[in-house]
Amino acid sequence: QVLGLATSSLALHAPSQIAAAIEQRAGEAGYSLVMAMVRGSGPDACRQALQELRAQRVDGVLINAPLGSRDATALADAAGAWPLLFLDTDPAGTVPSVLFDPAEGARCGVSHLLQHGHRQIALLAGEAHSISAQLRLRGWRETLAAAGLEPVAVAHGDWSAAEGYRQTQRLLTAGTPFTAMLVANDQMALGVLRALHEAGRQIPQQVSVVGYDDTADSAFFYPPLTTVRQDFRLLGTQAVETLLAGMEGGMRSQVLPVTLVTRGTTG
Ligand code: IPT
Repeated sequence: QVLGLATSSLALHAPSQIAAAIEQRAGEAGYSLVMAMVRGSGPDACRQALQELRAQRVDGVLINAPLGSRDATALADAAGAWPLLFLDTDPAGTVPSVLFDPAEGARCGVSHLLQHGHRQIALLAGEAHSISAQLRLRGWRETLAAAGLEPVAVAHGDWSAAEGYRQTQRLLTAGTPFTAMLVANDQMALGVLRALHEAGRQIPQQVSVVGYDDTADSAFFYPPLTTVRQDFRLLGTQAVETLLAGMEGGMRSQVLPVTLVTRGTTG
């Protein structure tokens, strides 16, 4: 039997590590995996990928591409009895999903910085259209607001290191004082670190940086990155098992925990 994965660009570290984990768990369960790339964003791009998987007669599909609740529901309705499991949507929605808790992830990054006494915090969010980027940003803002704070700056990037670098240069050029940055993923944080180094800002003595993902390389950044860990192995396992159970009837949504990994970029 065959499972399908419709995925965001595998040029990004998180989706490629998620795909590897899914492929491994599917293999252990005796299934092969067929992948279709979601090119661009939004429900139409996803629909196209689903059509490609349909043509290959996959028995069930995992969708790791950002979809808001309404778009996810429309896709699930159109799929009928074909089992779909969503990996990048709003946990408050009604479609079957396996997701890391975005509110919890945002909260633990902010709390860590507050514990170290930071008050001037800049935010670098992910792609504006991404539901996960929106939910992380909302979680940051809410946790800051609960402490009586507002971010000193808010920018969006496309999840890439290049964009983390550029957005940090803009922030530095603007002259806004900040002592810490919350970054929506580790790839952008890599570019952030370089821009700060080049500007002569010491990390973490002058600026602390918290990433998000804990991809395989993040412990090897300089300094090693403090980040919110999403256990992609766990996601792969839970996603495949949930989908297989759903193919027998009855899919149970799950919210997976995240943890803060403290390394050298915060203090
Ligand atoms: C999410 C990653 O955290 C982020 O780094 C980026 O790669 C994004 O995916 C791409 O869509 S993880 C996803 C399961 C919410």
